[in-house]
Amino acid sequence: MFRYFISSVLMMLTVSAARAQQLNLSTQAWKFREVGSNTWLPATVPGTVHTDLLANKKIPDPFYRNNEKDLQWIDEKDWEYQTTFAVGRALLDKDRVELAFEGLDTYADVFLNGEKILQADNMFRTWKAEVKSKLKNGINNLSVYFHSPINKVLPVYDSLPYTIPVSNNDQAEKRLSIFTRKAGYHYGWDWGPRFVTSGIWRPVTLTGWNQAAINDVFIKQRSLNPQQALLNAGLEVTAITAGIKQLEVFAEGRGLLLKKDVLLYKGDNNVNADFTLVHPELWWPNGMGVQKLYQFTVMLKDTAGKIIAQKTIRRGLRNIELVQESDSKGRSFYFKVNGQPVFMKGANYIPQDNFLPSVTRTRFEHIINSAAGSHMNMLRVWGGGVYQDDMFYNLCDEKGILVWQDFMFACALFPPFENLKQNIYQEATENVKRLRNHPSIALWCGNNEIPAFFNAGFWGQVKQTWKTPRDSAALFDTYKDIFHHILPAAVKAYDDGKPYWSTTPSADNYSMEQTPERMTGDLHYWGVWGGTDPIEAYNTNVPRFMSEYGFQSFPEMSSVKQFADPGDYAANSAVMTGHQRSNKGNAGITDYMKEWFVIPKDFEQFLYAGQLLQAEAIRTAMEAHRRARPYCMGSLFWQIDDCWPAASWSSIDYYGRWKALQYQAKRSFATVLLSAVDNNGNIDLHLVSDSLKSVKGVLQLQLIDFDGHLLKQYSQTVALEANGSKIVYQLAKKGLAGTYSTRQMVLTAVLRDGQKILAKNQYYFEKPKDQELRAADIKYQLTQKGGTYQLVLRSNRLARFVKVAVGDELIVFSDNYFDLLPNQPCTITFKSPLPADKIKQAVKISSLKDTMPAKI
Ligand code: BMA
Repeated sequence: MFRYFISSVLMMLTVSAARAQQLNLSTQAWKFREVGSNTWLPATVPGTVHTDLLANKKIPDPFYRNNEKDLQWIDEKDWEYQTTFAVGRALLDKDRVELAFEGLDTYADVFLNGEKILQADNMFRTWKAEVKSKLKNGINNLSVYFHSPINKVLPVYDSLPYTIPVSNNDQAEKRLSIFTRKAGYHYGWDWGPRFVTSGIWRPVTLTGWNQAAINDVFIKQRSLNPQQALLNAGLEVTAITAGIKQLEVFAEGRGLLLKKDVLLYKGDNNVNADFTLVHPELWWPNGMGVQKLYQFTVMLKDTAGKIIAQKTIRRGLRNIELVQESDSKGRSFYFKVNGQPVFMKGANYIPQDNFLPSVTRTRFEHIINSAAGSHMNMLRVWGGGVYQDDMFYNLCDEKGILVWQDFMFACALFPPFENLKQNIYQEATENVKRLRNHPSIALWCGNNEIPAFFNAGFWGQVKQTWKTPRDSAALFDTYKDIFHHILPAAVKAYDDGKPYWSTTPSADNYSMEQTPERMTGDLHYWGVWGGTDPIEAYNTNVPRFMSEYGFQSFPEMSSVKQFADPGDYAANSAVMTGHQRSNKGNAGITDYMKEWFVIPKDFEQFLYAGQLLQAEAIRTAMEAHRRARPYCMGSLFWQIDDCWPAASWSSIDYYGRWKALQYQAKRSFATVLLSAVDNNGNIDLHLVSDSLKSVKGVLQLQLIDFDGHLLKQYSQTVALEANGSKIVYQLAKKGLAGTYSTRQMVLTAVLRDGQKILAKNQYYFEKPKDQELRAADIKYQLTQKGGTYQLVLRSNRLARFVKVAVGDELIVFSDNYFDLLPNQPCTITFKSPLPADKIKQAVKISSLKDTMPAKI
């Protein structure tokens, strides 16, 4: 025991003597000021100018009411950040000392003790400088000068003889976003405000090391099967002197897997070595198995066996392919993971805040846990935001959420500047390298909707604004350079064979044409909401992979209260329309609402009905896509989250409240789904399963009226193979109702395996506005166990879209906005730190009937 203790202490000492020394400069005291002003104010790093001004009470809350309008001056100023930090001999005596900014937003000059050491111009890159000779023993001064991202590029815009097409998401008159490698949505989007930020938006560190540093480790998968994983450790190493070193690779729980002598040259080296991990445990997407993650530690030792550098990374082992094979209907577009076809269920993800450093781990967790808890297995990181924080991908790895990763380009063409292309190549390689070890990364995609945009008439229009064909060719060629050459080259060079898709949506890789194709590739279908197609059109517009479709709603009343005043509580008030950025606006909601619901006059009820409408629309689509497997193999709705409190297509609002849609997604994305649809006078009941095992059970169909009287019933044993979809029951509609009114009838379907309910769903014959709902008497019982509450609800009649609320508390319930069938108890659970008596006082149960005029 004692000997063990001594040897582990010795081990720790060796490691720490060898370990690089790091100073976290983000946690130092920082200050900032507007350039030209004499007043320095305390600042937070990582952070932004806007959030620092807010913390110092120099500006009001940017998201509150229409404050956004008065805060546009901030991006036209230059800002300066400064800190001092102490450095001692221990660091100064290292062979090298490197200063690293993981993110500078965006045009920044960095000065160390008055000397300029860096000039940054891309918020997506890491900026590093060797600073050993510039550091002083004692107090050092670090300052960052941010140029206004607007004024910096205005002269470039003005000097161009033509205007480059940029979508009107960029809310300024002069659309400057494309001149700067910065998140597109900062300039405004159809769900977000315009706040063109500046700041040190990711951590800053100072690292000293001796002899050699491992700058990057890639554990590449050469081949993988249940017997063994053939892996390759790829290291980027900087060495002070040439010499033989020993490379060792360990895997947590597996011990030493590789030991090999390597020759390092003085300067930068690429070191590669193959090794094997026997009987690897595989990483699976959510719902298909475990998310095994291996921690690999890579070490370089000197000839005496002393560690001189080490790095640990985590990765899961899994095979992934994008299968595009010709078939009788066109060409497939689906992902195979570990040899199994996977139907991708999920949503598009936008940055969770306009002020990126405000997104804490808890906020990332909330979205990713919500996705995983709703049976999702894919999120698309959309191209108008940012390559997300490591934290985001770590959580996706842990929860089995695959990531469709766009490069950061959306809805615009880009200037034909050579230095911009070089900057983009650098950005692409850095981000591919940063993210390639994550098993969650499934695909790299060049851009969001650029060809789709210019083929939708936009192109023709803007062509006329360019003075010469040469200019237009230059822009077109720049598109091809970036998306057909630069980005795929970075993926090919630095990742391990993950697919690259040049643009979404696209019928064909590397195609510039965007035809409304349904037979190949992926599709963004916006005929519903964007166009005038009825919601039912989702049933027929089914592509091979639906990477976008969406429907708007407002956040619920509890959230509206957080950004608006009572005087604003009307959909068309100045404040609510200020938080509605879609050009269709509220008319998009009301036009569809009148087809499905009686439009409530009361604002709070209007918000509620709007959420139901969104959930019904997206339910139609989610279920249609899943019924169509294996023809269709993906359903990612637009969008899971918000960057500020607003009307948008989101299923979870800015504050984290689940909208009715998120609960519906949880139901519609369940592994086993029963889904009924009208088909030429029949009701077709489909059984869909994403399970890797076959499904078997007893299906029971009941036709009941809204008071619970049983009119007809059918029962039969059904079976479905793994990963399948088929019609398990067909009912002719004609004559089914007999003399009963379809306005008061519902068909319920339940699939049971013994006592266990495998799936259930309802089919209504009429839209909610045409249903004769009567006031229901909903009773409930609340019980508590630990921090978990259980609510058992029961109703004498059908209550549609029952909403449970506990005051304005932010609570995620196990289910909400659900139909309560007559005399069938329904149990929901939730967690809350509030005591039971407080919960009891604040519980509010309502249903659709409460919003409808009292006809009956
Ligand atoms: C899509 C996206 C976004 C947009 C959304 C809603 O096509 O790619 O650009 O915000 O539609 O209009």
